Amino acid sequence: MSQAEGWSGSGASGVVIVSNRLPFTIHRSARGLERAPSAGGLITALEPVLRKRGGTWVGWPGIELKRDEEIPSDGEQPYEIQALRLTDREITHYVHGFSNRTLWPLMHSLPARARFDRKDFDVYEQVNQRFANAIAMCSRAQDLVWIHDFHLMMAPSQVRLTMPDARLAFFLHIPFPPYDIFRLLPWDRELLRGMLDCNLIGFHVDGYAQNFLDCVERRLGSRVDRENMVVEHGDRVVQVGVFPIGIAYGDFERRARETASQPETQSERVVLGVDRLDYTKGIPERIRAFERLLELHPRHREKVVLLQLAVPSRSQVAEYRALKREIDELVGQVNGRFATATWSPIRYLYRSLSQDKLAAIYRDADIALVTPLRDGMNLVAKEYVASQVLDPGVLILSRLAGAAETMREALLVNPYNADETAEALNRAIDMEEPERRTRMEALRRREQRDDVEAWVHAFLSTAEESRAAINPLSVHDFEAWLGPYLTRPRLALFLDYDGTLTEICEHPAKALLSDAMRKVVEGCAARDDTDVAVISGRKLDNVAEMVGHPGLTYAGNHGLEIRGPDIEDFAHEDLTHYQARTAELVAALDVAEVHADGAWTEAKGPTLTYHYRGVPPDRWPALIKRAERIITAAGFQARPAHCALEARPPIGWDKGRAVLHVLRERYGPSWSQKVRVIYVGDDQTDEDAFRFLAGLAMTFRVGPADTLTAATRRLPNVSAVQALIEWLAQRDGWPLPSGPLGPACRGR
Ligand code: ADQ
Repeated sequence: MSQAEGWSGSGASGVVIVSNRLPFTIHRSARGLERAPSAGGLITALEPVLRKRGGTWVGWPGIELKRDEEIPSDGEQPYEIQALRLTDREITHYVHGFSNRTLWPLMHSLPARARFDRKDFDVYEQVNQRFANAIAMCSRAQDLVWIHDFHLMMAPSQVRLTMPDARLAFFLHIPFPPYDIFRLLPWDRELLRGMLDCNLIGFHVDGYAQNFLDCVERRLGSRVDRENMVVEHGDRVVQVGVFPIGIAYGDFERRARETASQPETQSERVVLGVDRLDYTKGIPERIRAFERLLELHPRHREKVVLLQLAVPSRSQVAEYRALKREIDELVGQVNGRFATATWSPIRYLYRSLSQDKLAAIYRDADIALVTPLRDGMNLVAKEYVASQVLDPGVLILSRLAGAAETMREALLVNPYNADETAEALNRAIDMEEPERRTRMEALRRREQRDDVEAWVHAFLSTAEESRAAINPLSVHDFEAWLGPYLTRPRLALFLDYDGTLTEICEHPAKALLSDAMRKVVEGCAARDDTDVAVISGRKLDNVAEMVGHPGLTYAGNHGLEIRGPDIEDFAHEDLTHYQARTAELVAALDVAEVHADGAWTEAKGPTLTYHYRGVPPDRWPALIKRAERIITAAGFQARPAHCALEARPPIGWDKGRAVLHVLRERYGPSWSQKVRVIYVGDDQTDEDAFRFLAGLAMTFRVGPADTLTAATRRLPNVSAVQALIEWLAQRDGWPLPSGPLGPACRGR
C-alpha cells in the first residue's frame, strides 16, 4: 500500500478537508431544512474522494442558520462533517465581498472588476480565523489538513499559530495571476504569508506556480529555488507543486453508457456549453462566436443549435444578476435574428441538472464549446471527454483555461476572438470521423489515467513524502541579489547587533560576538572601500564595547547617540531631557509589579527595555498590557521587541533617521551618488530603517517570517548574516584578514 493510501478516516492518520462550502448546501423549504448537493468544480472533484476514503470535511453549509436550527443528517454519509455557521455580516463581507468581488476577478486577471474594501478584508481575516479554530478542534496531530481555495488563503498561518507542528497543505483551484496583477491587492503580502505557513502548496499548472513564486520572491523577499520549487519562509521550507486536477472519469463514463438520451439533444447537430453562470466562463462571448458562425457560414442555419446550460451561481452579487440579464438579452437577440418557424439557434437552460442527465447530454453533443476567458482548470472539458462513449465528438477549448495545458488534441481558441472561434466551430462541424476519433481517443486516454483519484494520490503522496529542503545559502545567491546593486565606489554596511550579529540571549550581557562573526566583520572593515556601522538599541558605550573594533561607526539607543570616524559625535537634543524621565519610568515599572517572575528593566539613558523572556508565556499578555500602559502614561512610546518592550522618547527619531544622519555627515548631501548602502537587522526597530531606506538601500530582515517586513529580502538566521558579511568582505577577490574561515555560506 502506498503511503498516500494510508490516509483514511479509520487509520491512525486521517485527512481533514477544509473548503468554504460543504459538499451539500442547506435550503429552507416548507418541510424544513433540506440538503442539496453543492455546485462547482471543487465539490465535484473532492466529494467522491472523501466518500471513498473517509475523513472530515470542514465548511459552511451555504445559508445563515438560526441558533436553534440543526443541520439535517444524512445517514449514508461515510465521513464526518464539521459545519461552520456564518453570520449574515460574515456572508456579506467574507463570501460575497472579499472572496467573490475581490479575489475572484483579480485571480482571474480581470482587475477592473475587483473591488478593494478594507472591511471585506477584515472580515475575511476573521472568518479565516474561525475556520482555523474549527480545524484545531477537529483534527489530530497526525492528520493531514488539506485546505482548499481562495476563500481560505489566510487560514494556514492561523492554524500554524495554535498547531505549530500540524501537517498543512493547500490547493488553489483557480489561477494564480502574474505578479503585476496580484500586487494590485492592498493585502497581497498578508495572503502570501498566510499560504506559506503550509508544508505543501499546490496549483493546477506550472504557470500559476511560477507566478506564485515570483510574487513570494518580489513581495516578501523570501529565497526561492525554482528548480526544486521550494520557498524559504523564515526557518521553514515550503514545497510548491503542480497537480492538474482530474475528474471521476469512471463515474462519468458509466453514466454516459447507462443513461438514456435527453430530449434536449435529439434532432440537430448540437454545440454544447455547460457552465456555472459566471463572467469568467465567457458565455456572452461564446454566444457571439456562435452568431458569427451563422453569419460566416449560413449553411449551418437550421442544422446546428447551441445548447447552453448554466447552473445558477452567486446570484446575491449584483454583477452576476447583470450577467444573467445580459445573457437573456443576447439569446433573445440571436434567436430573434436567425430563428425560423421550425428552428431556434440557441436553447438556453438556466438550472442545475443531475449528473446522469448531464452525462447523457455530454454524450449526445457533437461539439463541446468550452471557452472561458480564464479558468483554473475547467472540469466541463474533461467531463465531456469522459462521456464520449458513442460517436466521438469534438472539444473546442479556450487557450486561457488551465485544461488547455494538457488537452492538446482539442481545437484551441482565443475566446475573445469571435472569428477564430466561429472558424473552429465550422471545422468541428465538418470534421471527419477518423480525425474526431484520433483526437478524442488521445484525450480520453489521458483523462482516464489522470483522473481525480490519481490527482488525490499525487497530492497526498507529495504531502506525505515531501521533506522540503532548500540549497544552503551560497555565493550565487549573494551575487544575484547584490552583484547588480554594488555599482558605486563605496559600500556603507549597517548592522544591528542583537539577533543579527549574535543570537538573542536570555540576558544582553551574554550576547557575545563569535570569533567567526568578528572575523568577517573585521574583514569588511579592513577594506578601503567599505565602512561598517553597528546600530543598536543598546547604549552607545555598551555596543561599542561588545563589538570592540575601534574603527567602526556605532549608533546606540536606536540612533539617539552616534560616534564614528569622519563624523562629529552626535547626541539627539532631547537626550538629556528624556534621560531624567527614564529614571521616573523605571520607578513606575518597579512599583507596578511587572517585574515578577524574572521580568526586568534595562535602563539605557534616554530609552529603556522591559524584558519578559524569563516569565512563563501565559503571563505575557497581561504583563505587556500593564507595562505598555505605564510606558505610555510616562510619555514614552512602547514598541515591541524580542520578548521585550522598548520605551522610546516620542521624538520622531529612529534607526532610519540615524542611518541617514551618518550617510549625510560622512559622505555629504550627494551621498547616494558615491555610496551603496546595505542594512541588516532582525526586529521591529529595524523596520523603521527598512521603511525609511526603501529605494535608497538594500535591506535584509533576519529571523523567522512571523511578521511582515519592509525589507528587500529575508535571511533565515545569524549564520546567514555571517555568510553575507563574509561574501561582502571577500567580494572582488579580497582576502579575509588571516586565519581560517568562519562557517560562512553554510546557510541553515
Ligand atoms: P468551477 O469554476 O466551478 O471550478 P468547472 O471546473 O468548470 O468550474 O466545474 C464546474 C462544475 O459544475 C462541473 O463539474 C460541471 O459538471 C458542473 N455544472 C456546470 N453546469 C451545470 C449544470 N447546469 N448542472 C449541473 N452541474 C453543472 C473551480 C475552478 C475551475 C477548476 C475547478 C476544480 O474555477 O477552474 O477546474 O474548480 O479545481
